[in-house]
Amino acid sequence: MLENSHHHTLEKARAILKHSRSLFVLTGAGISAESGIPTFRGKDGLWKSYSAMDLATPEAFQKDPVLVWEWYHWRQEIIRNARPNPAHTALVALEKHIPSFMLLTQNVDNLHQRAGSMNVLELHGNIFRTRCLECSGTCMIGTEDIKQKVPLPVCSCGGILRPDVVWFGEMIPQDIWQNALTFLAHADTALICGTSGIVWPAAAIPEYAQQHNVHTIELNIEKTPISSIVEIFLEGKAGELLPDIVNSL
Ligand code: BJW
Ligand code: ZN
Repeated sequence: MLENSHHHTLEKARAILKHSRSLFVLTGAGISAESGIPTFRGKDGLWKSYSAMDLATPEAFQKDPVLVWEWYHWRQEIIRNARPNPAHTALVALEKHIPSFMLLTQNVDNLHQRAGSMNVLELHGNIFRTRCLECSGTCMIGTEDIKQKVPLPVCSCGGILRPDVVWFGEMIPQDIWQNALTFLAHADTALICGTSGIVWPAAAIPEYAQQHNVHTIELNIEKTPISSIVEIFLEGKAGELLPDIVNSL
């Protein structure tokens, strides 16, 4: 019975995607979990061992920038050694298959781009980019302009560099957010994948989609606060379900 209803839900998702000419995808940490990158919440999540308020707020960086940089360097290292997984690859195939496609990610890990996704918008920045507290200049790590000085990386202008990510209490990039909403309002379908759906404003995406008569499909290993709003909830691992769905389109 359970198997049957799961199969039925999967078929419904397939049918919707098959008829979609315009697809909006929102991803969260769950899509990179199978690449070995820790998620934030949940049993093995980062927030179980580290305090969000001590590490992911502007106040935390002001108080102890060295501590915050240590944490980010550690995560950069994990991400550098990770590879895109079948979920990332399936989204690349989906982008090629569907005429109009946009991927909004909350992830800072660059894995969608490394997998080959083209139309990616980063809502929370990129862990491999720095921003200067003085001149606001941004720079990808590994390029010449920044000296990775220990203990703190410094800009060529002398200002302290911070990771170019969005911390709690900070504004998300408005141009990216507006672009995403404009696309979403005219999309056929929104696929929401591997996010706990509790961090704003990304958490508002499913409701916004429904207000604009956009089909909503959620994929997660467990139910989230948005599962009750979406049209279809697919329970399972992104790295298993997504390739399965995409291959059958
Ligand atoms: C799988 C899987 C597999 C596992 N397959 N699935 C009170 C009420 C409402 C809002 C607020 C409030 N107080 C404060 C706020 C605003 C705040 C907020 O939302 N807080 C909530 C926690 C309540 N938001 C903000 O501050 C945002 N800015 C903003 O709102 O600006 C306006 C404003 C300004 C000033 C004051 C107030 C408002 C900014 C949010 C920035 C979030 N930043 C982080 C860190 C980024 C940098 C970094 O990476 O270091 O972004 S926090 C962290 O959470 C990270 C993530 O992108 C984000 C979302 O997490 P995500 O992706 O959902 O991951 P998880 O771990 O939570 O979930 C993983 C999911 O995957 C789970 O569901 C698993 O089940 C699933 N999964 N394996 C499929 N294999
Ligand atoms: Zn500078």
